[in-house]
Amino acid sequence: MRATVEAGEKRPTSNAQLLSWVDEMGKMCKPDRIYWCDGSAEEKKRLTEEAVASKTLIALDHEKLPGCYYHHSNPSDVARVEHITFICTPTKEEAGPTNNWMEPKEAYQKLAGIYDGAMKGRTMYVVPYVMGPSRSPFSKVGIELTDSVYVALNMGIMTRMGKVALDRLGPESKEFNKGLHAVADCNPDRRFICHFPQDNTIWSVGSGYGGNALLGKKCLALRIASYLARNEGWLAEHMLILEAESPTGESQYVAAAFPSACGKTNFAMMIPPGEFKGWKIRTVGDDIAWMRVGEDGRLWAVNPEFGYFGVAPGTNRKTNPNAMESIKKDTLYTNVARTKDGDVWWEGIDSEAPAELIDWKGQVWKKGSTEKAAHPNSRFTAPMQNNPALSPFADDPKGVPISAIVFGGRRSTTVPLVLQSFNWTHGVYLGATMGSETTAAATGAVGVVRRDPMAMLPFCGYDMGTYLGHWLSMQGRIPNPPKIFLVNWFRKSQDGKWLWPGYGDNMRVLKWMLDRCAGRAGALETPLGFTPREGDLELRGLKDADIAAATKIDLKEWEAELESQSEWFQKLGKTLPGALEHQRQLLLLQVKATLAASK
Ligand code: GTP
Ligand code: SPV
Ligand code: MN
Repeated sequence: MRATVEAGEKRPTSNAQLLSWVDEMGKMCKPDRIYWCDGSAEEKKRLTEEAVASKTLIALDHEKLPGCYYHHSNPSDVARVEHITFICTPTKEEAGPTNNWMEPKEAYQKLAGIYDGAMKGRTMYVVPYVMGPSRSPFSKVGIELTDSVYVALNMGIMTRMGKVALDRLGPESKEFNKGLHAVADCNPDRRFICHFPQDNTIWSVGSGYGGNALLGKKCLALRIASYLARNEGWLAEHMLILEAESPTGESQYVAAAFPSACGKTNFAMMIPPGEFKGWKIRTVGDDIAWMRVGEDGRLWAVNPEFGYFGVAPGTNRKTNPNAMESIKKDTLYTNVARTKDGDVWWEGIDSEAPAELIDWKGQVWKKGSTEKAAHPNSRFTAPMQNNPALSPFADDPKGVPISAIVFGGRRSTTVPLVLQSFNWTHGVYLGATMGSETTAAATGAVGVVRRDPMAMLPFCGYDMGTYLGHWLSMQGRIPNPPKIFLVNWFRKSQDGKWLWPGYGDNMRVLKWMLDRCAGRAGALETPLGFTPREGDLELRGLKDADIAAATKIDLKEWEAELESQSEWFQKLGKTLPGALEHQRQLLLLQVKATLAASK
């Protein structure tokens, strides 16, 4: 220990539980220095300067991009790692058939071996944070210990970080999530993301990237929170939350679950086409929703986050102007491409690639190269206050009342543009059987269809069948439940073109869903649910869409789809609620009967 105490080395809390845990973790990781983050602007400036000095961050052109910095991650560490993410419950059954499981004692021992001395020569940052509005009774306090200044700075954008969290915790409370994170030597062979729901603990080692390392996000706000939510009777979901204000000034709120890199940020920030004069879409959240039943019997949603960790490729002035505006200042860019003079570029940004770039690996990239200049999972971290379309309710302790829940995957075939469920159970079934093509947000093959129930396959902190049972049981707790829909922006023609233009034009589908909630729009009743007829959708001004093909329900395709869901349900095993298999069989019967009748 050094004789002088620098800023942040003082222990700004008297919470004995917290202090002894930090001491214990410090003894194991053996950092040179332990630094307590206070979340101040002065601290952010100082840590940023240190990160630039150590080449963790590169300053961008501050004329063009004030307060913006760049980070190259280790090339072997660019996405979430689902195959080495574990739920460490006392029994394997509690983690269920869709999660990797490790016995808690074994996991602690194995990771302790990697953490031992891993922070020698480094600083251990103590990052106190609140998930949820700081005054909300539903918010949760977490403490992340990390050896990465990049992680500490990201947590400063993504959460309410610093003194605010210690104040909320107070001197006595033991109720905080214990998160230990070390990039250590960033060795993929010694990389593990372990969750201990019973201990409210997360141990993550070997990765400095996104959902592996920013422990408040997927680890706490989804995996640990989903476990708590089930015990406490609420929902922690991988959902955006948006506010839709109509020209008459009436607001409705929607929560939508799309898998990673399937359009949540875009939908939450959407700008409606010109034909929707007077409509305003505002963002409450873009990735996670915590939802509870309010005193009025409706379902109320809160965004636990404070910033956006968004996909860069495909983001431009046309597809997502609000995101482009949000990332103009005080933003961290990770693994996009950059120019020598400190600007950023990625595939699908507005401008053509310049003749030369520095690619996401730090190599010179020449225009025309077959390699991507930005990594497909390159990201921006931006404060939500930067968003011109931020909802005034984004920081509301109560949240917003949800009228519609939307599930949506990335499906080239079969799934129509939009489908409304008959009722809650059918809606839960649509979510439970949702399929989606995999994306670059996780390591592994891209474009493979997998079942991703409620977009929670990688994020559910307990047994999936039990989770689906919890969803069904919520019906009894919500006297005035939202309507449930399934959407697909990603259907393609035989020659591989999008059938639906997506982005702002998704307003056309949103409006139909909102009108259905208010009992104002017509629909066709099909054996699979309600769909809009062409006249039910506002299509004025729409270009480049094959509406008939996008909304079509091909019962032959659905017969195969429903049959293939049987395998998925078998995988979920004996905790799968009987009502869902019953629903599947009923739909299959109806589809077969309709097909037979039309012969
Ligand atoms: P995560 O942050 O990983 O959870 O992703 P997300 O669900 O927020 O996805 P995001 O909105 O960042 O979109 C991911 C990719 O899909 C981007 O490249 C978008 O440009 C693209 N995308 C989003 N919405 C649409 C759409 O309506 N149609 C099409 N074709 N692409 C879209
Ligand atoms: C996702 O993969 O769903 C994300 C990005 O939102 S990460 O934070 O890396 O999980
Ligand atoms: Mn996400």
